[in-house]
Amino acid sequence: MSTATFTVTGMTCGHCVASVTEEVQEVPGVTGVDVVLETGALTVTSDSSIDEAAVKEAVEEAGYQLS
Ligand SMILES: [Cu+2]
Repeated sequence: MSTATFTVTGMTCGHCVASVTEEVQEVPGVTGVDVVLETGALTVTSDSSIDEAAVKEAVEEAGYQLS
């Protein structure tokens, strides 16, 4: 299991958090997603090594950016 932390910019409310969570959960291998609105902290837990490019893509798909 591995864990990686990213910082998401552009989130303003709980709906943003839900959107990011939903998209990142769809990344293959991801088993857990935690998003903190106040800090933009995105913590991703995965069975295997975390595909950072796929996480970035998922965040962008949700309409936000990684800082
Ligand atoms: Cu929002």
